[in-house]
Amino acid sequence: MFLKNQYVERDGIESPFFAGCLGIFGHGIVAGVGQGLSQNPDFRYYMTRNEQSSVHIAMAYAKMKNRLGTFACISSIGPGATNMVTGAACATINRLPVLIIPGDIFARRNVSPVLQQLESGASQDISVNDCFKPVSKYWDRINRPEQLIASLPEVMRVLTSPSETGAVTLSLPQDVQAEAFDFPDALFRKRVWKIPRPRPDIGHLHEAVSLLKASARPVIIAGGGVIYSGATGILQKFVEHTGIPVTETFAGKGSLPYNHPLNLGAAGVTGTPGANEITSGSDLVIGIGTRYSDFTTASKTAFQHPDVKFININITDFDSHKQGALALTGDARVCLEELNELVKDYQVAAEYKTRTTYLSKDWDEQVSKFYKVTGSLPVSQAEVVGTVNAFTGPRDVVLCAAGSLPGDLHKLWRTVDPKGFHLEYGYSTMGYECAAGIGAKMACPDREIYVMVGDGNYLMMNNEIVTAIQEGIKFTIVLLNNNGFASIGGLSQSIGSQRFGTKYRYRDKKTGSMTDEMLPVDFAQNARSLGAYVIEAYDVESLKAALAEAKKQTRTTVITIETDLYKGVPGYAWWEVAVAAVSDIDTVQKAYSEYVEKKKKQRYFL
Ligand SMILES: Cc1ncc(C[n+]2csc(CCOP(=O)(O)OP(=O)(O)O)c2C)c(N)n1
Ligand SMILES: [Mg+2]
Repeated sequence: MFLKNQYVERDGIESPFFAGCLGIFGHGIVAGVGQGLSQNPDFRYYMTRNEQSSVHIAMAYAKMKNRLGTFACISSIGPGATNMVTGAACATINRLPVLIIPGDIFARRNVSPVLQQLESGASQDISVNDCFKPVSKYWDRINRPEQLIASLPEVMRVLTSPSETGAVTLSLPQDVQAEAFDFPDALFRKRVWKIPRPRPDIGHLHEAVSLLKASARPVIIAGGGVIYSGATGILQKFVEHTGIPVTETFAGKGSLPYNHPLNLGAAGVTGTPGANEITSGSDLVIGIGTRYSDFTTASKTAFQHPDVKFININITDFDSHKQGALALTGDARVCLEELNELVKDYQVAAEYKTRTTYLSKDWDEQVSKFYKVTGSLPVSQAEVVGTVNAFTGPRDVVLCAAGSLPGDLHKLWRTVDPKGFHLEYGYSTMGYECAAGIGAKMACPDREIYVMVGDGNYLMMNNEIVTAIQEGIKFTIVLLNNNGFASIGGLSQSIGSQRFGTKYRYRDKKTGSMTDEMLPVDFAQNARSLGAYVIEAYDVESLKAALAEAKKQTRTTVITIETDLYKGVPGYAWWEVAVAAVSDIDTVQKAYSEYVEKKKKQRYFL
């Protein structure tokens, strides 16, 4: 009742905040919350197959809605609850709102220990739900019904706050859920949460103008905040008149169309050569809506100008102060609008702009080369990415989370629309993809969603295909099978560990080691058994035909294709993964000395 009356409003547009409830019932939630949901069919309940993927569905929905909507995710007590901990961490790290409602053990205690109760000899005020504390932006346990009167407004404040948002956990003990209380009517009235667009400090803004005017080689890092705030239009205006080049993080990709001459594309570890060259020599980095993860900063090696300074535009004070920056704490759109007005007479040198446009165009030519079909089998991952990219329309969405695909997509995907590139690369959770396809499609029914997933990710969590079939939600999954982990395998090789433990192979019973014989996993049969429409492709031509056929389908479709484990796209920047200082393996010793060299480029920004 309370949840369905919560609305948000931004820029005069009002919408309900919750799209319904996702979950799996158990004894810890079926009587109390379950009863409430069954009595309110207009607050729709969706049964999922794993509580973690409920959270992924909610996150993907929230991401596509620019954080202006989400779901409540419910679970029973115990394992159902802890299944959501990974999802909660994922939501919080990605700064996406999700309401987590796990059932909890009896508050009354007289029947403890109850089924699935974690007992502690040190405190009776502990349950497994305490695991949500570090991964939640707000956490509460309701031991008496009237505590909800104080708690629910806090829940909504945090969920709808652009700076505070993330997972919010409200633990509901089994017995308390079923109790009666005479709540004030006002608690259930329609409430509209107004999403503010805070302006930056005027003094800081003028300081930013002075820094910019003194800069010869500024560069912008566009993060997810640009898209969430709807700042892509003003960003384009701002760079077109100043000539400042733009690089994009995973969450920020799509801030400018890929073919804008000032868009250098992907930033950081999985960045383009152009983005890395310009960022490395930049004397002023303007981070907009970015968290500066190690993938963006190339583990603090991306910025090599001796006097580099930072200006950060960010709604979250915590982020705007990163890298020792001049903090413009505020909404990206209004900050850029105000900055734009104050730098009307500023432009970068023509030579700098020429270099940017050259690098931008040059990278696009490189992309065409990676996309070029060679005819050799199995196909390369880049050929698959290129084929899917060429097939999709400008408003279609590519969705991915972990493996070697995120890096390739970051570098290669030609994004046109700000919502066309959906990467969960804050937590890089294997298994996000198939579930997230549901959330993305629910948020944007008028867009085609293309989930691209590796075999490892698919095997970790493919069960929400059943939920997609149940709900009649259609999206397309392109499953790239390279029989193991190209990503972690490649990483293992680069740190000298020779791809140990990264291939799906049989064990040799005699030697105890892994053989070269591949496991007989039939992905097509697997997907078919869950109810998906399945098409098996093996080369680029059959993939094209499969994509055309998939588009015509009304139910979720899985296209399987085998890809080459070893044919990857090169990297153009360094990522710190600590290499063992002592090892008997000579390849590790060699990797360690290279590692020590690379670390010398790391810098502090104070
Ligand atoms: C839950 C989880 N466990 C482990 C990892 C570490 N990890 C990142 S990518 C990856 C392998 C992914 O395999 P696959 O989907 O086949 O993609 P590929 O590397 O072959 O491109 C692993 C194990 C992770 N990101 N998430
Ligand atoms: Mg794989």
